[in-house]
Amino acid sequence: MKNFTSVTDVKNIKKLVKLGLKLKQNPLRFKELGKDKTLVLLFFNPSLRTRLSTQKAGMNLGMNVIVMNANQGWKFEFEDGVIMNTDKAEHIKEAAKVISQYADIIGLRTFPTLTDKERDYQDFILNKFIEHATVPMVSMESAILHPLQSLADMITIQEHKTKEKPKIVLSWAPHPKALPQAVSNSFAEWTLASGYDLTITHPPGYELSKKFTKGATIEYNQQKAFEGADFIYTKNWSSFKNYGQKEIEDASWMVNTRKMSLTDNGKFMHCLPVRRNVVVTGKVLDSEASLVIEQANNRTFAAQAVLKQLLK
Ligand code: SN0
Repeated sequence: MKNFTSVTDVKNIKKLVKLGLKLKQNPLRFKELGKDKTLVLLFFNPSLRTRLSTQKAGMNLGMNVIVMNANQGWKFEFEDGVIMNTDKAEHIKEAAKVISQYADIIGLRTFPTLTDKERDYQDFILNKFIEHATVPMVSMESAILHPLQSLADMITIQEHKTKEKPKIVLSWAPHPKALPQAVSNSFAEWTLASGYDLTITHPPGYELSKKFTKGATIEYNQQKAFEGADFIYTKNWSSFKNYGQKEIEDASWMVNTRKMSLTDNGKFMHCLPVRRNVVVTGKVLDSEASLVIEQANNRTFAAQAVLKQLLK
């Protein structure tokens, strides 16, 4: 593995999930591996879980970790051949190479514009970094994917599934803001690549990019989708078609105990942060069926598995 940006960078998903579970049993087992190596984590956007769990993962492997809010340094110019007489002081060509002098691995978080579909779906900023960095890069959520979250989700599903091929439902939820499609795209591509049975349910107009959902069943009737499900993964996303926009906001899409009772004793999942009583009722979140805290816990071991592979 050269970089970690998508499930397509992973040779063997099952093995990586297993490694995550092994590290969870004994997080300090490879404490010598990262000794005197430096992990630099750059954040263009807010983060709680990703920031803390990736830092912890590096520390568990014995690495030195430097965390930087990338928006507090010089403003970066990403375009080639421009005259740099605006407010952007530093070109990505120098910046990525300079950061590579101090880092053995670089992690990057960057949200989409939600206005420029083409630029977002090229994963422009992440790929500019990859182009110019000279060390491995880890996506800590890019414009279109969130692979560390998805790997943690696959670890969580592995721990809780009772069937070889569980029925997994990705259910769109209402939200006061227009949010990225990254978590949902990523969850779909990892679930399908893991060979699970995936149903995606959402109101018309919220179809995700086919690039990530090929092989999934699309069901516009949420209740029908929930029937017999083993896992309900809820997430809001803005429209892909009418890019970055909110279509009809239908509060009736919130997950509640009545809907959960349609499942086959299904577990509830969400990447967090979650808006209580908008996306899902507090009752479901506080119930035995909820895996959200375990998902967050597994973020450390997902990041650790990835860093371990990149350190090799
Ligand atoms: C981000 C997203 O991609 O949807 C990060 C999820 C890991 N979520 C949000 O921005 C939620 C913000 C809010 O106001 O609820």
